[in-house]
Amino acid sequence: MTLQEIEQLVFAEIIRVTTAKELEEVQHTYLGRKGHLTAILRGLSTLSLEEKRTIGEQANALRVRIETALKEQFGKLEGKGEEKFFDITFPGKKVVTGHLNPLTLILREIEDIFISFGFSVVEGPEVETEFNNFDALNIPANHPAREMWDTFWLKPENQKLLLRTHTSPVQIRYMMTHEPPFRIIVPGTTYRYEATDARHEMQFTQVEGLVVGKDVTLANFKAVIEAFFIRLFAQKVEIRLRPGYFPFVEPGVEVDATCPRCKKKGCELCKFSGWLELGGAGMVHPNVFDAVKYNPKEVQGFAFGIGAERFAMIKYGIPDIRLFRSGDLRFIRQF
Ligand code: YSA
Repeated sequence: MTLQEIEQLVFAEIIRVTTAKELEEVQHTYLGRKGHLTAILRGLSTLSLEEKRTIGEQANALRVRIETALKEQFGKLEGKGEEKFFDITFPGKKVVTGHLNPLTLILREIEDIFISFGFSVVEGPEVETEFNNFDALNIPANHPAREMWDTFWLKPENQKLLLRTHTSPVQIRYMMTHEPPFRIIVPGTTYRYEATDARHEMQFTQVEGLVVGKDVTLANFKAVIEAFFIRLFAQKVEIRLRPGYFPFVEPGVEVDATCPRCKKKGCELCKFSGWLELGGAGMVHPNVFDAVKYNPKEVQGFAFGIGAERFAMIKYGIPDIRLFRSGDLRFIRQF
């Protein structure tokens, strides 16, 4: 084949083919070891010096143009005409996803339930003043009740700032800036300087509740906490209020619910008592209303504080509170 014949044929063939395999054949026909253009290039050595120069130049220029056209056409045909085989019996690839800490799960659930009851979710800072954490909650300095909350003081030299020991100081912050009536819950991290064990951590999570209005009663609280517990555990429970002491409420109560695992028969979870402690509650003390400049003769309200880890432990059967913040992936991957 002459250079002219090659030129006439090759570009038409390159454009005509419809699969990469066919294009490879065209490439092979012209540029392969025994290809038409390769033969001309190989034969150059037998030509005169003058012919070598002119034909050599033309042949090399043609080779470059053919290679460019091939490259372009390979790009267009990429993947076309290849056999597509999909084996539907082939095991799928496991998609690796992250996991939510059960604490996050329980907090989302608790918030959703209270929101559906008409509550708003409010937050407060973890670094608190002594006034909000204690004084305004009717726990003045030297009051023996301060010992109920083992405190991390941040500035021992003036003892004014601390890591909040409960979410109750957010009651003060909220009431100082809002007027009743309102219903709020306050989920948040709290800190206590105490020895850890399977049920106690230095860093844990509480959910505070506060409802203030004209005719709010402790009976309202009992109804709310019972409805909440039934929603969270999807079963009927009994709620029991026992007298309890918290300086910021009067009367104060400890709240128990019948054990959702054994249904009051007695099991390891409830230490064979049939009852689980949920937290503390009561009617807001008039001194607290005084501290936030509410008139205790005009408004009344209930408040409560529950431990979020405790609810997650009951709901998900978690045996040790220290697992929540252990960073152990074997634990997290179960949720
Ligand atoms: C009481 C009356 C109110 O009107 C409002 C709130 C309260 C609760 C009060 N502020 C309080 O902190 N009470 S408490 O010390 O008994 O804690 C409440 C819940 O937090 C406990 O029932 C427990 O579930 C959890 N808790 C307390 N210390 C803990 C802990 N969880 C884990 N580790 C600890 N160290």
